[in-house]
Amino acid sequence: MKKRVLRSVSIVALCVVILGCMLINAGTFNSAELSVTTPETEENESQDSLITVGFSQVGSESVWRSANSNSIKNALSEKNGFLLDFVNARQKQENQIKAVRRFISQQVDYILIAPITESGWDTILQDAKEAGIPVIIVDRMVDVSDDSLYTAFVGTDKYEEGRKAGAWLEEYERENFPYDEESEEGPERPLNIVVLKGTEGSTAQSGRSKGFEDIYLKHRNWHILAEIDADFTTLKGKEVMASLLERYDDIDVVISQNDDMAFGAIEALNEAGYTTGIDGDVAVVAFDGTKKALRMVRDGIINADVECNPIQGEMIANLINLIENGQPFEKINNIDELTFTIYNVNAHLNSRKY
Ligand code: GZL
Repeated sequence: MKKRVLRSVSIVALCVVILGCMLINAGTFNSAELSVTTPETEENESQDSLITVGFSQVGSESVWRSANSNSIKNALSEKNGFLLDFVNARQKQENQIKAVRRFISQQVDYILIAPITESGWDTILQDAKEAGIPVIIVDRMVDVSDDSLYTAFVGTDKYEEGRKAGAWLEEYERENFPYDEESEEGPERPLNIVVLKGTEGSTAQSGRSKGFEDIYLKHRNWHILAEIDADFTTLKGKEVMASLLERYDDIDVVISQNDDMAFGAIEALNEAGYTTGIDGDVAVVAFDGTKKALRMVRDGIINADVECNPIQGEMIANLINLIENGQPFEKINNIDELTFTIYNVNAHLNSRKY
């Protein structure tokens, strides 16, 4: 705020100097000479009234990420009073830190960071704090020694998303492998699980893993055969699933920590002769809730999809306006989410924004 005031004062001072020079030159002046605003200064003044925001985005690795970027670009638009400097870090933290350093030197009004991974942020956030620039963490969280290093967080609760996947699997087991005292295999049939993890060290990976694990540990007949990083992409999801199918022929469930990896995993399973989903050989649980995945839920190819809502732009814009106006705001702002299955997907599919 104060930086924009200083900029406006300097523009006015410049106009006064120009006017003074004109007066001295002309001796007399008419109203036309008084109007020192030109299209350029009008443009500058209107630009100066905008809230400048530097945003370092993870990358463009998934459908979810593209929807998240579009939502933020649409909300932080000039017509909404913002001047957004959007930088795609292409999955590299060093690119994020470089971008944030530039934002600081340019003295933007706010810095947004969607951190690729949780660690390694203390120093650059300390620099932003010393520069007096509020930092809003978006989507994934940072792991810092002092949470005053960021002003607020807007995103989703990944731990809760992981627990939702575990809760769905408990329901699935009850429906498909009922507890049977008389069963030859013993009362609880083993449930063999593989986990395709997202980017190692990201909140989306660590939160979903921990949330699922806290349910998993309650079931001694559930066995995680392997948990492998497939970096949230379809290509890696297919590669990792194909390698797992070379090692295991008794996989019952795939937990894929985003839709894009699930798409690849399903391709690999089908190419190896396995069906997926309802009445399939292998049950598939995914995360994000993209339109493409929800169509596969509707078609019985994916059993359950835990929503992770990327449409965060409006919440971020509202938060910045609260801060600008000196109004109270929440430090942690999570967006509500659902779990989609064949039972509820049709009610939501047509209204999906991504
Ligand atoms: C989740 C987000 C994850 C998505 C992936 O909040 O960080 O990153 O689940 C995306 O699709 O790549």
